[in-house]
Amino acid sequence: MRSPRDFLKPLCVGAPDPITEVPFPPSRMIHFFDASNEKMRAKLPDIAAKADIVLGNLEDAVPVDRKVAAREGLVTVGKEIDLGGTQLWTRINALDSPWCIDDLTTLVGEIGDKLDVIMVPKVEGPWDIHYIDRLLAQLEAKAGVKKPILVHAILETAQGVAHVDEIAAASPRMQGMSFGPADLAASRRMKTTRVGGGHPGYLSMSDPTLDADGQIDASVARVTAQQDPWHYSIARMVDACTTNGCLPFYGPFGDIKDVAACEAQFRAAFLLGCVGAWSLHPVQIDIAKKVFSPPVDEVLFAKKVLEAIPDGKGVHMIDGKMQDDATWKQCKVMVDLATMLSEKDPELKAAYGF
Ligand code: 1VU
Ligand code: MG
Repeated sequence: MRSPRDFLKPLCVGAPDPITEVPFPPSRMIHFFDASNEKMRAKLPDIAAKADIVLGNLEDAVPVDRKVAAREGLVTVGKEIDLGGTQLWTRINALDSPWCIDDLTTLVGEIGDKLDVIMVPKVEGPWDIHYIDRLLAQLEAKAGVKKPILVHAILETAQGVAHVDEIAAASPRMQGMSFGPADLAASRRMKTTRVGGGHPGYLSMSDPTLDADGQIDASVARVTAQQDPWHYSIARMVDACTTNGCLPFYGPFGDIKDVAACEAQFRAAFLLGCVGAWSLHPVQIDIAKKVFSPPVDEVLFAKKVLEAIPDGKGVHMIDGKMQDDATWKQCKVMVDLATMLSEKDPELKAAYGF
């Protein structure tokens, strides 16, 4: 463990100073695109106009024979495409892959001043972040990058979940984490082929009805309710991130056509504390925007509470509901998020009445 006094010193002479606070601009969706695909690159200005973050994916889903093209395509994006205020991220190949080192050296060397965040897949423990942290400092110093590039870990292995708190605390570069249900399911030997969402087999069942002889009456239907297989790990990730001042995100939802289930998964993550989710297809951008912008009625109510209790103290009744110091803070979370999003989104600003 490094001394707290050293934590905010650069890890290489000439590298930019680490940040003390993680920036939190609108981050409702991290939109994945394949930078090796010229057609997708051409659409990027339109996508960027709708998305909060666009991410050039170099890892899974990019075929081996297109790894170099994806990396080079992302360099072209960084150098030639104006994304307005939309953040540019990348997901590099895994640390144990033969492409990772070239991903980092090329991207930091060529577009290090354009990249906001590097997403690192399959992070297993703080040692993975320490490796990236030092290497990025060296590369930033060499390239003369002025602003530190932040690091985002994907929580997608059993080891990663076991070390989630240490990962979140590993470096001042830690911007946040995404929950990766596909790799995580495989790592844990969970028996599902789905990418996120529920499963009809993962449920709880009401007790049986007994007949006069005390035997189970199989003719009486029993109520079942599907449970959320991801609840525990997402909640752990949210706690680890918020404890360490970084931002938790839900990751991918693979059934692109099932927009209702995607919305339900995103909303469960939003309610637990995630700030955004991945969009794999343009249709998921709008779902994320809807879900991760707080509901208008909740914001209006929260504003009412803050206005009615300017000092946030004591006990009050508002619209039949008890309000005190703690509920005031809940309302503040809602209003702060709505205020931040309103700065980018005039429609939301009008709806929230700012
Ligand atoms: O109408 P056009 O042909 O001009 O355009 C298509 C398509 O190219 C475009 N589109 C996209 N544009 C920008 N960004 C995207 N992510 C994106 N996806 C599609 O939209 C138009 C309509 O497309 P479609 O409905 O016909 O869909 P496709 O069959 O073309 O594509 C579906 C997939 C899922 C293959 C595509 O959306 C995609 O590649 N998404 C990203 C996948 C990805 O990054 N996976 C890795 C992260 S998930 C993970 O690691 C663990 C599970
Ligand atoms: Mg993965």
